[in-house]
Amino acid sequence: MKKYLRLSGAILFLLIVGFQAQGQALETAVSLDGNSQTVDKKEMANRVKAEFMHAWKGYKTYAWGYDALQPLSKKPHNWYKKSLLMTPVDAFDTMILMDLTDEANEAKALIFKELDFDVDMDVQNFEVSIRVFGGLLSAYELDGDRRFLSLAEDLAKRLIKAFDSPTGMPYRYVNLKTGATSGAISNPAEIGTYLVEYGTLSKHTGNPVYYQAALKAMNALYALRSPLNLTAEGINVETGKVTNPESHISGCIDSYLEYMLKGSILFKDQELTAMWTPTLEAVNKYLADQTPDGLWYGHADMYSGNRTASSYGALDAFFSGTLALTNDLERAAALQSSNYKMWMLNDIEPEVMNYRTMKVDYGTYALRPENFEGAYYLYQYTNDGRYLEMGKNMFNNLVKFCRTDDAYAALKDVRTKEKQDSMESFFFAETLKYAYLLFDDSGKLDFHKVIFNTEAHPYRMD
Ligand code: DMJ
Repeated sequence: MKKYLRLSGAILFLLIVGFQAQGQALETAVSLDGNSQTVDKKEMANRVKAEFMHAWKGYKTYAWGYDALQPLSKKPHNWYKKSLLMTPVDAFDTMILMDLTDEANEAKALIFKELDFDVDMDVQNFEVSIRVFGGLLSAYELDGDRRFLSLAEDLAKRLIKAFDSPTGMPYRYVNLKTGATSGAISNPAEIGTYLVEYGTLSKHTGNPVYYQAALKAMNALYALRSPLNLTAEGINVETGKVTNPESHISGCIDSYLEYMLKGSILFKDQELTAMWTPTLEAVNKYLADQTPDGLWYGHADMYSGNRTASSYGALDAFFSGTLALTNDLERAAALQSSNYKMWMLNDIEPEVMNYRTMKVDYGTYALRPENFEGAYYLYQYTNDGRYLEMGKNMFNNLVKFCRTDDAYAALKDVRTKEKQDSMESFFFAETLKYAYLLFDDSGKLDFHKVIFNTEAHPYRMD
């Protein structure tokens, strides 16, 4: 452990010697546990692609046309009464990036044949937006077929009705057919994670209303920050009142922070930059927590700044990538070391742990992507082979503990490794995409020319 700490704490890593062997790009790196190790990027990219195919085959065999596969019972699963093709839409751009042309074509044909949003059902605005609307937009950008854009706009015209509240902050649920809304008690992630998709739609359609609606919601939410510039976990979108004053970077707030920064970069929006600067300062001042085990981000009361919980988990791991994107590579590297440590404590990361006791609070692993995302971002900015090794070791454990005969399964508890009957679409959209892109040398996607939505769907910056 001490050896690990010495290594992970060092800002200057010892090496990256890139060389060519047998036509493959190899990078050698000093292993995270002190032994020399070589990561063969091409081999790793191929392994990730093969595992994508394994899971995709399971979906195709047992759940084709449904939202998702339940991997243990091998039963299909829909979120609502009619499928929104969550898995094929979410997975489509990953297949394009992996050059899985036949699979992408099959998914595309299914989408154009089956996807129909004119259905009388209440859907969760946030989830449908980041997965389905977000996936259709990147499908359009990568594939060029305008039918993807038409579907995206049709969906957005239905979802945007959720923003029809007294404050402009969206309700949690909206009926796709009637536009009826519900769920006034919400949270920043479900209020402020729309700018990247709505702005991209405005760009492609020339219609500014989408960006304006998302920005209005973001502004209304930002206005509710505390005098310390901290964000509340609970918000009533009708009254604009804070319902829960706990502040953190965890689920319920995470992607609001992410979209403030990403919106400012993607749309060169100075208004958003002016919001992001004090927000990040407050997050680093009141939520960051340095312990003997590394840098973490905990929870605090938004008014006093006092610590309320020393919780950190799989979802929080996104923040190393956000720190890298905002050019704070020092904190980003430190946090990614913590992320990796969290992963390795039980071979797979838990949903939530206490970073003071280093004990698991909530042991599920939902096949989440954020730790791979962090390693990918850090590698793009530093070219440091340490991140390849993190990715390789995490991926090896993912295969070892989550693979089933037919697909991949979440874990009920990372301590027992007991599996759970769930394989979320973000496993295809994010986890396997970030793992693949970490090792991919094809140049098919230029990291520095895109912004990923929170579901890992890339949008061009030009
Ligand atoms: C995804 O749906 C998105 O990344 C979201 O922002 C957070 N949760 C999952 C992945 O863990």
